[in-house]
Amino acid sequence: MKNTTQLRFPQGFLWGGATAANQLEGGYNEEGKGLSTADMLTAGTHTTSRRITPVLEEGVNYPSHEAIDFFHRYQEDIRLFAEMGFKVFRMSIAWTRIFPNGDDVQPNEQGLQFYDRVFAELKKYNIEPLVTISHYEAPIHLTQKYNGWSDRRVVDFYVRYCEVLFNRYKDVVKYWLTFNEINILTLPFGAFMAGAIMPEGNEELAHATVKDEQILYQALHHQFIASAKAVKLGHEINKDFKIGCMIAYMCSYPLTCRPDDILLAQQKDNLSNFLCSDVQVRGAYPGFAKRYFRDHNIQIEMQDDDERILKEGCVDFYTFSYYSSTCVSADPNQEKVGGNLSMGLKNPYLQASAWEWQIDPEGLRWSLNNIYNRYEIPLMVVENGLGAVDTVEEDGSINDDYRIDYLKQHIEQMKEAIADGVDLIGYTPWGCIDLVSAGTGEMKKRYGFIYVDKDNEGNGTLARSRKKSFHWYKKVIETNGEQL
Ligand code: BGP
Repeated sequence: MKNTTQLRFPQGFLWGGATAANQLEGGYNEEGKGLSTADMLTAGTHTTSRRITPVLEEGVNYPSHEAIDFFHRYQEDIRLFAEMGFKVFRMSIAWTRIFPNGDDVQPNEQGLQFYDRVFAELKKYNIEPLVTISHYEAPIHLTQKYNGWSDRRVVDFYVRYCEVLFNRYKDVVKYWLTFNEINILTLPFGAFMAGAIMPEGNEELAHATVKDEQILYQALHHQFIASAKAVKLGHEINKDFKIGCMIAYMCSYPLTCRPDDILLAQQKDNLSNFLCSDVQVRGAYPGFAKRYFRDHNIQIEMQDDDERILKEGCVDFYTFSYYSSTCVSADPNQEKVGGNLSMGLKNPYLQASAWEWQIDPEGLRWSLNNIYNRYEIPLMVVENGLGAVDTVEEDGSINDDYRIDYLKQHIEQMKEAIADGVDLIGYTPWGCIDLVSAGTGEMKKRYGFIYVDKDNEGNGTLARSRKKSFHWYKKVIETNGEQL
């Protein structure tokens, strides 16, 4: 049947790009900033080869401390975002700039002033900030003293941090996300990266899965409570705030039509994706989560008013990252792909990136429909993109057609999803400017429209230049997605 539907983006669609403080800012010890969990990681070719160091060792820890030096170059970078026509810029605030130890009583005024400057700069170009309050980092002191989110006291520290941010920036920031990819805390590597929980007796990030699911789900519960309290508080401080959840959406297909595979794919969707968003969007644990806890002997310690807190702290919109899809099978002998944090099975119909992330634009349309059918609240794709090695030609140009291709195909599928009836309000591709990889801590895995001259060893001038995709994306925004 011929497709006669007009495919277009709504007026006012929020085009932009996404980043995170620890992968971007540098200035790790400037103006009163404390050390964060992210500062204590080494780089590795894969997430599995990274280590957590007990103290910061110059030259051992990846120079993510320097990152791409947004801390000093934010004006130039924001000018480039404005040149592309960004309507929104997703960034995170480094908790350690505001509360260097996490449990300090008074916030660090210099840290707050840095973000005053960043927001003022964005305002100059009418770029709306979208702020992730906690993106894969927490003060390392909270790990050392409380073992991170495993301790309920961290909820209060986080809420105090939110209160300071909400009050300070209530007139300049409207869109907030409480936790980046909250659903990865219980996955491999997530305990330290997202939960600030130290793996017992082992410094390898690969082993940072705290074996005890009891600890992981309890920590996750603390984040749910923290998020819900932040949502409620944010709305009290400014009723116009839009506060969202952020999920690493893991799109998993059944490998075959065998009923066991179908069921497994649904269970994975439920546990890996919907558990967190059901709590954050609907305000209560779903039945399948309670069953999982029962079957695995996990007892979530709840305080008397926790159910009420969750109910009163439902988010206003749903955001997610989408990079790839994988398959699941009830047959244990199927071939795994290395790729994404989720790890899954190879799909014979898909190509993969150099980091083995399977490329699946239609999976984005499927995911958008799947999520929207469940919640019927506004959605935003706040991460998407292709991590690749870029080559700088002799004349300085970077012809990243592969990136344009990837993004174009995903944008086409977003258009389809909008035509399907999905209320999609914005799109911020990941790493709009090259930055440090969260998975590997390296620089060579690049996502940007803007190239940053810095290599894996930390050499380079840090100069910025426009890739071919920069000009392409500018046109996309200018035509509201008509011209791809
Ligand atoms: C997401 C994280 C980001 C980001 C992205 C790409 O999971 O929220 O911080 O880095 O993945 O991953 P990577 O940097 O490992 O390529």
